[in-house]
Amino acid sequence: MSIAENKIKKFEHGNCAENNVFYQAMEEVIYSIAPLLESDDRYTRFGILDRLVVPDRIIKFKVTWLDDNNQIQVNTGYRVQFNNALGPYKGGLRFHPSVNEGILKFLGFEQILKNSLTGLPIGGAKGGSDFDPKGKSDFEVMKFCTAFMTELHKYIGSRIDVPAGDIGVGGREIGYLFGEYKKITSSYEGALTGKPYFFGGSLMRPEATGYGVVYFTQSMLEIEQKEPLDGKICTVSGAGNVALHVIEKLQEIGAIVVTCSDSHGTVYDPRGIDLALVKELKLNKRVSLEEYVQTHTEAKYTPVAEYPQDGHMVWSVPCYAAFPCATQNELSEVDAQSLIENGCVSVSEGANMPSTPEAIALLQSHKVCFAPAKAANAGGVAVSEFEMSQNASMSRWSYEQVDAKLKETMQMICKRVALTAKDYGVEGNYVDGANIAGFKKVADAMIAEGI
Ligand code: NDP
Ligand code: 2IT
Repeated sequence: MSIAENKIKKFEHGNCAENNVFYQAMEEVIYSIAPLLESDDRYTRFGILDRLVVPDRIIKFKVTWLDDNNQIQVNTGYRVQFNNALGPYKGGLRFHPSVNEGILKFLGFEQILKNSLTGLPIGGAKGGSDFDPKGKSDFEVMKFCTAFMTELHKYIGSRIDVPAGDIGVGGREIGYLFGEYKKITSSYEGALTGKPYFFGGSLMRPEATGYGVVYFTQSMLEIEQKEPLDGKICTVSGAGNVALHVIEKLQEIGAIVVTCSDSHGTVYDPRGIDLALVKELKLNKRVSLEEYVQTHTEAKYTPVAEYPQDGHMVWSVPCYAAFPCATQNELSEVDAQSLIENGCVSVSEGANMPSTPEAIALLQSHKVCFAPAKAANAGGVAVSEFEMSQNASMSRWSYEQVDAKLKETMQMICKRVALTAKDYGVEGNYVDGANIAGFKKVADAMIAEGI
């Protein structure tokens, strides 16, 4: 039995359903790094893998808050501090009813390698709560955030652990969390990123993840000698922070984006998505995308109940490039098959782990360029680190400065991933390239820092 198979067998012992996504993320990494483990026995001698797959600590706490009817509500809060070999723990907070320890472990584990790929001094973490911001008033969101921070503040700090946004956590939530952190600690410091610009946020942090995904894809298509995105039909899933900014950048460079989606359904607009309307519906009115077709009668709205069996409506639409930007495991083997049949050339993951392992295998076997999340969506956390730098030096960078650094970072990651894949005999496999390059840097730091 190979080292990789041995490890997978060992770690799966005691697996439970909640951990399925964590094991999915871990197995992919272990298979990818097998050649590294076989070629350099230091990683086994220093027990790196055994140490890397266990978080340094998982903080779990009760969050009690009062809703607008003065009823007491109770949620669970978490922070998974996974690994700080390369820098302070860093990663987003997710507020969504589905949040549990397994989901946060998968996200935290991915974050270690993603942050390593940026080349910046940041470790990996993730946190959040099963709180659902949907349908809550601003006051309720504020009261929840305040209660959440009452506990979380004990474990974070600008040199300790720096949370940011993720699903359900944007500028509004980060603002309330930061306000409470500052009040409790009396310290005005960059203990959170993704802050609104006028009190310490970085220009372009809201755009960074989505723009970064497009920059990465442009680089990948160039390396793989495929045609660029301008004038091409693209499909995007999601209608949140990442999706909206992927659409924005794609439209800016002349691509035609014909889909977006939310948790209720998919919009297909053959004339191109009206981004201003989607922003109005999702960011200002915070309503379902169903309203899109009220003003755009040429567009089609398909509710989730009418999606293809085992598939997603977005991926049945013919496209040159696909961008899954909503959530984990939203692109299945069935979806991969229809993308291939429709001539799709590239798939870039804006969301974290949106493609199932079967979908990835199928896409790669048909030579579809595949950009994995931990490389393609690293622009968000990279600009978070730029925000940490600006806060630490009490300085402000211009929009152009941040954009140029973001672009440079995404191009650097893409080249490094492609080169690593080539060096390890898997040219064109960006999944293996990203896992090996991300792992190696963290592992080398862990060896150098001792146990
Ligand atoms: P948002 O909360 O802004 O948006 C999430 C979007 O995805 C919404 O359109 C939402 O629909 C949809 N969605 C969420 N859950 C589901 C689900 N279970 N089924 C179908 N649709 C769903 O989150 P982000 O855009 O920030 O995050 C999207 C993805 O990108 C996540 O995987 C996140 O981890 C990842 N990511 C985010 C980064 C960031 O900087 N924000 C950085 C890197 C990765 P609805 O409006 O109906 O809820
Ligand atoms: O998945 C991610 O990279 C994020 N949610 C952003 C993390 C961050 O610290 O900016």
